[in-house]
Amino acid sequence: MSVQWYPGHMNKARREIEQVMTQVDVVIEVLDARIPDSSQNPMLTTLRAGVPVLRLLNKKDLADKARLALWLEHWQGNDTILAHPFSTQDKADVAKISQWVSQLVPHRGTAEKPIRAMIAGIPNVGKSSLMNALLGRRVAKVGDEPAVTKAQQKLKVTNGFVLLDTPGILWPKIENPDASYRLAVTGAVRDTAIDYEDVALVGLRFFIKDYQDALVTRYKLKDLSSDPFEVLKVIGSKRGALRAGGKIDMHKAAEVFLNDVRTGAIGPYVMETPEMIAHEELLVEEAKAKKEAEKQARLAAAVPQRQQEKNREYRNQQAQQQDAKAGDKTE
Ligand SMILES: Nc1nc2c(ncn2[C@@H]2O[C@H](COP(=O)(O)OP(=O)(O)OP(=O)(O)O)[C@@H](O)[C@H]2O)c(=O)[nH]1
Ligand SMILES: [Mg+2]
Repeated sequence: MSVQWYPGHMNKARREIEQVMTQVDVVIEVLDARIPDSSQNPMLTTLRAGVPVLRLLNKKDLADKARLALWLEHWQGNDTILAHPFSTQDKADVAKISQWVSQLVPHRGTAEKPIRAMIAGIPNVGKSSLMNALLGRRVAKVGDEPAVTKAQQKLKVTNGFVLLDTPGILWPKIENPDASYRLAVTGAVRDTAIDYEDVALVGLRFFIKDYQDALVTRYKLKDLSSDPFEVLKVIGSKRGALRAGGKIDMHKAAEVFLNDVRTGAIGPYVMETPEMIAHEELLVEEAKAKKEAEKQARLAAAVPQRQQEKNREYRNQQAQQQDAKAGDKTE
């Protein structure tokens, strides 16, 4: 993927957030409700240290409520985390934020000592939309505009609640290859180097496994193949994604499908459960351990080889010296 967490970016974001963290009482972490884990950045957990966090599972209008409930349950019992399904488009949700932050920071909330909050999250999760909704006016551009860090100012939401004017932009973690595909499927990270068709096939594999009904209904399928490639072909043919000669244009078919998935036309879904993430994390750890073991084995194998070469060189030198001596004697 082209979504790279270059050390330069990482250090800059880390420094910025570290600095800001000393001035805030609460972090409002905006997540994409369809990928509650992959839309997080673990660095935030480290940087916020004990600062409480309000996790907004945004775009709840696109998400499967039953699966969201699994995540709420999963995070329950942690004093510094409060999570709620959320939509920046739902006025009742927006109105509840000051109450939620007060719950996390009960010792502040007066005009003299307002609750100071920072919005943070990965690109395209709805940080700007949230800021505008909270302030009731347009202070941030919605869309895919790059982050511009200006001098930090505070914006008043209510008398006891202020917001830093620039959200903290984080990148998703890309250690787990499955997670990067899910980020691409949902459109949380749009600029990807992954092939469009590949992303669609990963998305289809997931819907075939977990949300067959959504596929059958959306594309009026008579029966559902278990092969994502076959399903993509059917979608292409049904939606007129054809090339000259009547051949199916798979790229166009992928666009049709991914557009339906990203806009929610396919119906509500959540791509991750806590159980599934725990399993994937285990696999990532195993893969890392295997790589490390292979590296060590290569090193171990390389040392005797180098030693053997040295020994050979030494023997040659010795032989040459003896030859030279023998030559001296015969003369
Ligand atoms: N369906 C749905 N879409 C939303 C919601 N909130 C925001 N969006 C859309 O998500 C997209 C990204 O929103 P932004 O507010 O620009 O996201 P951002 O986090 O500021 O993005 P960057 O500035 O790129 O980091 C826009 O198309 C919004 O209209 C929501 O609750 N539901
Ligand atoms: Mg923004």
